[in-house]
Amino acid sequence: MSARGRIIKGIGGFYYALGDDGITYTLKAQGKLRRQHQKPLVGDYIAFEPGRGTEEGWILNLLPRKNFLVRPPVANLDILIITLSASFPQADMLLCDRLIIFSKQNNIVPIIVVNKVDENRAFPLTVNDQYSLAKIDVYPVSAKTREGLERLKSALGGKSFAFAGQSGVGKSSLINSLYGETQEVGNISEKISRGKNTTRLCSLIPLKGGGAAFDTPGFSLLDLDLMEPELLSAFFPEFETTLHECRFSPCLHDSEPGCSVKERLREGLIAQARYDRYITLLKELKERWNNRYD
Ligand SMILES: Nc1nc2c(ncn2[C@@H]2O[C@H](COP(=O)(O)OP(=O)(O)OP(=O)(O)O)[C@@H](O)[C@H]2O)c(=O)[nH]1
Ligand SMILES: [Mg+2]
Ligand SMILES: [Zn+2]
Repeated sequence: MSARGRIIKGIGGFYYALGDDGITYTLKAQGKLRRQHQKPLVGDYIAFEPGRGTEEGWILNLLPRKNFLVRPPVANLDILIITLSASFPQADMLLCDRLIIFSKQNNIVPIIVVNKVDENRAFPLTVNDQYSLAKIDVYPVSAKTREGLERLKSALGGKSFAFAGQSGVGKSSLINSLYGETQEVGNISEKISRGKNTTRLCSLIPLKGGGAAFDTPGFSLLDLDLMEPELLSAFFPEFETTLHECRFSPCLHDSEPGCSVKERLREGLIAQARYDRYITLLKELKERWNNRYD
């Protein structure tokens, strides 16, 4: 008889799934899945057959995915929490914009959390000024003093989410402050040592009320997918409304005359810092695009 569940961890060919009955099962992938090159991912919803007694059971099918990522290898992620620090380390805003683009490409909603506001109250206001026009929600919080955590928690209710951002911004501290002390989380991080390398695994932490936190490394080393440079502006929502009004089509909104994006910039409807980073990413893409056959 088949059951339904969600994969929360995978180690060495074994998968751990939380069944709809609340029980954790140890499973292996059926040969059929391997033959079809369907590799189960952490976050996959599955149909499975529980094992008898102490035997492991079998994953029969992967249910349709909303999305899946290759690096980190996870499926069905709703929200990416781009985490910045208001103090140290200094926020990498270009990484923030790369992560926003990556989210949008993968049908994930990006939100920005500015942590450590106990050490700097001005910075979240700057961030909000840059992103309110881009319609990206900004959450000023402190994992230390717990301020702002309730608002963030209610935005995450029932969703599957992951924290991304530089080392030291407070991702683990936030998971702990949000869910740790109330015993809503299990193991925050799993480490497996293989000789000199320490590999951190992806896992999914199921939360009360149906949501789940992905605990995964690997969101911070990010190159944009190669795309035609003229497609970049579609990932900057505050540019979009007037795109067709530029004199040239396509317009890269760089130094073309009669550019409506430059006009909106002058009118203060686009943040200068966001525009500057757009130009930085545009240059990078142009170079990679021109060298794409090398
Ligand atoms: N003042 C202050 N310090 C914080 C806050 N949140 C975290 N920290 C400190 O920042 C440091 C880094 O926090 P972590 O939670 O380990 O950061 P991380 O993002 O998980 O880092 P990696 O695991 O290396 O990617 C720790 O010393 C924390 O105590 C906060 O809200 N305020
Ligand atoms: Mg951490
Ligand atoms: Zn233009």
